Amino acid sequence: MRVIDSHTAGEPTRVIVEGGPDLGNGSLPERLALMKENYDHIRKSIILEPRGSDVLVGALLCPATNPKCSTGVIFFNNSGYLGMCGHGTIGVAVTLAHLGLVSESEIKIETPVGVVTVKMLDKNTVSVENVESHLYRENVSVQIDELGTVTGDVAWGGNWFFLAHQTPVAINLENEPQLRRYAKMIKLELNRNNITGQGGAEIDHIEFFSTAEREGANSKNYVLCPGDAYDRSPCGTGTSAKLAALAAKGLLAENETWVQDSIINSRFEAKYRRTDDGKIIPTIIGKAYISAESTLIFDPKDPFKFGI
Ligand code: PYC
Repeated sequence: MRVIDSHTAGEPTRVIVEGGPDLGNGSLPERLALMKENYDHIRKSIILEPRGSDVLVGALLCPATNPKCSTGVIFFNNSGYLGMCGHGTIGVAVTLAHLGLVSESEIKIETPVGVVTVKMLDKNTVSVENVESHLYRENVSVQIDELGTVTGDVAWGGNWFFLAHQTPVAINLENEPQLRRYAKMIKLELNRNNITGQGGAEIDHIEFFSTAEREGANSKNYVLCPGDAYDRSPCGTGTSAKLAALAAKGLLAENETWVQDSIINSRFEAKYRRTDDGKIIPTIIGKAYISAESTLIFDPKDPFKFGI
């Protein structure tokens, strides 16, 4: 199996460019279900140790069903599958460009939760027009023993997010273990109280925000992903969810730029346009860099060939 690794604002993406499973011709959600059912060992072998790490996001390229799309993609991580992945899409775009497979400056990519439009601004800088995003529930509270009442919003940005109104501790790497602990408690409590996204969907990403520290930024964030690794990037779908909440509350105008810094001080720029039904289409701009081109070897005798 051939893979290309990149990182987007510090968050890694591993794209399978050859030798991935054939998931047939169904819709992207059907193919995701098929991969989950029949090829989950492939996900584990690519993402988990000893080949991968908890922070890695994988991307399987597959033929698109929508004729306007250049490719389809299924994203996955250490715990399962992601509907969309903003940093991952930027990584996929830079990987396709690296392979000489992007002939136009703008291409469409099909994901299990919708079509996204990708523009190469230069060989590393990509803008992603994401799937339609929206604020689903405002001012949702849970009780956490160590924190008291925690209030936030539930929003969709291609994945489901709880956007806490306050961060429990300052957002920096020194505090990461505490941020992770509190985010896990909140996620557990949302689950225990049956607080979900639309249609009972699990809220599997928890996001904290603080005021910006660096010049030009509007905010700094911490995002805990499913699988309990934190996003090194400002999280494309998380920034989209944040924009949906800001837009719904009248705190950010259409086409106004929102600059989101991550816990490691990497940056995305974002803006949105409104749809007729009051939702938004966010656009995220970020940079990715290729870090490796590898052939993965699956030795039949290797007891950990499918991960630990
Ligand atoms: O950038 O959307 C994103 C993302 C989701 C999980 C990790 N990164």
